[in-house]
Amino acid sequence: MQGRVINLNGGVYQVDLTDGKTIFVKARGKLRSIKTTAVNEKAISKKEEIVTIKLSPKVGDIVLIENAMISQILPRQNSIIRPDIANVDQILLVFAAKEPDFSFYLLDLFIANILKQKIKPLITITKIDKLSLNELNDLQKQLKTYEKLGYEVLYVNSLTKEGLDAVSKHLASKVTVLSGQTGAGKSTLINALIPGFELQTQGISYALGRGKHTTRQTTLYKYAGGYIGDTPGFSKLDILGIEKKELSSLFVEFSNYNCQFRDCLHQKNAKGCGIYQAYLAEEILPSRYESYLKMLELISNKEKK
Ligand SMILES: Nc1nc2c(ncn2[C@@H]2O[C@H](COP(=O)(O)OP(=O)(O)O)[C@@H](O)[C@H]2O)c(=O)[nH]1
Ligand SMILES: [Mg+2]
Ligand SMILES: [Zn+2]
Repeated sequence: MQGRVINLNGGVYQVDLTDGKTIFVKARGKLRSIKTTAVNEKAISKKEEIVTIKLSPKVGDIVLIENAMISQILPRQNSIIRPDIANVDQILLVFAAKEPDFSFYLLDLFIANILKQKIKPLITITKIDKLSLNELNDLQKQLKTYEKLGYEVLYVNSLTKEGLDAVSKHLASKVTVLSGQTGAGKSTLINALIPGFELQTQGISYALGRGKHTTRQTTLYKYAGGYIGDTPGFSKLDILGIEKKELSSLFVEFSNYNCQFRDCLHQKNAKGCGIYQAYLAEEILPSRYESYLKMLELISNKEKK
């Protein structure tokens, strides 16, 4: 039997079988070891190399079941760390138009973290009902830049389901995980997409006097021939293993400009730096360049620790 791990709780895996049933099982002690590229902690170089590791199943894994246990993990198409999940097709980045206030820096930070994991983000702006028409037009204009970079932007009001059809189309037959700040409207969006579904949202938990509710672990929910997962997302201090030198490669438009220096970090006043020049000429969106500098600083502060 074959299935997909959709949740993991204290060593017990919830697996959706191909025949439609859901079972709760443990994993066999001796799962196959595999060769993969990873940082070899034992080596002095601490470089990525081919190492043999013992795999344990994680959410998203396609697994084989024998004698009511997971006996094998099928090769992963990919595997991301935040959230810790395998075989992800896309990440739906959820940002509120307002409440919390829209932040271009956070958007850029989240996009870079997603690209670092080799996934392309799809952006959804929720709570469009909280903006006036003029404000919404302005935001849409500013986000045009992101569409030009190749990141599609969708606009929804989850309360009235306005704009939900477009989201739904993108999710069909895919494994999608939601990511975004707490309060952005991720759980509400899932509830709006799946009829009869009632994930706990912030409004409800406030009403119960329990304070802020955050989604602690990933669960995949069946949706339109694929799966959708609610996750806690990153925090504004997360910078998933991104090194200073590679940061500019995660700002895709920077590659359109030549910087003649090998070790340039493209900071302000760097003489002869094509990227800084492009910023001065406003060919690169100024807020993108500012985000880049802010992330460089964040990485520097992490390195000092
Ligand atoms: N007006 C409006 N409120 C929304 C919308 N989406 C979510 N909310 C509200 O925003 C709050 C946070 O939503 P929640 O789904 O819990 O956010 P999460 O932390 O990202 O899962 C709740 O009170 C929701 O009712 C929307 O499209 N419009
Ligand atoms: Mg939530
Ligand atoms: Zn440069």
